[in-house]
Amino acid sequence: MFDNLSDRFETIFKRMRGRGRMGEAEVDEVLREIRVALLEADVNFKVVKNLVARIKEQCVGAQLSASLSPAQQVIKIVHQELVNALGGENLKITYASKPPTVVMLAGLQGSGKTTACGKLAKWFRSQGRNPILIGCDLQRPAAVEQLRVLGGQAGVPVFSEPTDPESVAHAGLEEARRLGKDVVIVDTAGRLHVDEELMDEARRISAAVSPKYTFLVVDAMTGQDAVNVAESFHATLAIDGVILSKLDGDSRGGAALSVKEVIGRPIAFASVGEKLGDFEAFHPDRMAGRILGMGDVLTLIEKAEQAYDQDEAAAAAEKLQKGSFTLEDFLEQMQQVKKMGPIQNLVGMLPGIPKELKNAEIDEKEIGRIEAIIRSMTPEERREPQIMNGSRRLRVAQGSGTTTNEVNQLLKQFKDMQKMMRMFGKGGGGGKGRPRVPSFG
Ligand SMILES: Nc1nc2c(ncn2[C@@H]2O[C@H](COP(=O)(O)OP(=O)(O)OP(=O)(O)O)[C@@H](O)[C@H]2O)c(=O)[nH]1
Ligand SMILES: [Mg+2]
Repeated sequence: MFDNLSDRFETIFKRMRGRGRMGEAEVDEVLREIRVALLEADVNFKVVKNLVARIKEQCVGAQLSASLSPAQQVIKIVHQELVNALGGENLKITYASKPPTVVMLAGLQGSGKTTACGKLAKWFRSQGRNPILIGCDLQRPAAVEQLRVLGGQAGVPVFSEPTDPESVAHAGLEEARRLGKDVVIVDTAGRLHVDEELMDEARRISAAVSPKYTFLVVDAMTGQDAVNVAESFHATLAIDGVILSKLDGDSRGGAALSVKEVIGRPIAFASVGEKLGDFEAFHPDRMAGRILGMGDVLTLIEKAEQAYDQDEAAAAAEKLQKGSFTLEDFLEQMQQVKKMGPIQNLVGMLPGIPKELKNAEIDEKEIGRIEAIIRSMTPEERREPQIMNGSRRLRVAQGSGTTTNEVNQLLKQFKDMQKMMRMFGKGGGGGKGRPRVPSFG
């Protein structure tokens, strides 16, 4: 999902960063590239037009902040506009003051409604609610059975009966009240195309249950079409939000970026797999970050600008690449990083850092110990750690209040890191892989 778009943005931004100052012509060129990238990602052309116009407006009106380079400034604006296009704030579910809170799902055939019903049931349970599922899809013989299976997995009762959708809706609501359920999730039938009969059925079910939330389930793989579908449903049902399904698929992502813009309703949830747990509240800012392929890199840029000496950073990066990075430089870097705040927060913001590492506890005390060890070494030892023989190691351990074991460990890790960095240096960048932060465990 969004892989191509991310790659495109990465290329655009990389080129932009190499340029330094940007005049209007440069900004225009970047905007043109962004426009093409979005169109190729199957984002609706009207949406692209508006989005690019807003980005341009912002770029022109932007007060260049001293702490960010022009390139970073543009990235920041693109990011903010993507967030807006994806819905701005995320939708917060509130509950009816007089329960039950009714949620109805609609959408084309195969868009993922029934699956989303099961996922929603599980999600509401995780929120401490007590839902019931109502199967109003009487079109497909197996539909109710499918819902029952999902309900079973989510540990939620399922109500349906072989009458007609409207009666099931009425009776289901009764049943919910009788059982004291506080959330009712209504599954409806889909068709291959929007047609009057489908809309009429959905309208009647809606009238029967008066949903607090009507969610349109949109298959993220459908691209442009999703926009027309969303428009028709919205005209009939007054959609409150969208559940984007199959985000785990290999789609270009245009639907996600278009649908909010067209119907003016946010994406509420994202479905990212076939299992019940593959479901999450949708966060426009995180998604925009993912599209731009940069984790929470904007916050990082800002933090870094505040604390980090750019020239020093560039010099260190070059040394890393050349493999001439010494323990002295290492100490220097650690000082810089420490200025930026808790290490854990920073690691979490870096793009391309493996999840395991993000969740790993990074012990600030450990960092202190490493610092003490390096400080106890002579400048010569810091530059050429290979001269660290047994007696030197013992001296450093004693001087830093650590053990020779800890000294050995640090030296070994540093050696490994240098080796790895040299490898990256030879690889000549360009690849997706980024140097990993060495672990100090
Ligand atoms: N990979 C993936 N598959 C999904 C996702 N959501 C649904 N599916 C699959 O898509 C297919 C259709 O899902 P359903 O939930 O039956 O769709 P529906 O809208 O209820 O379909 P109808 O009732 O026939 O209109 C099923 O095979 C699901 O397992 C998702 O987020 N990711
Ligand atoms: Mg279904």
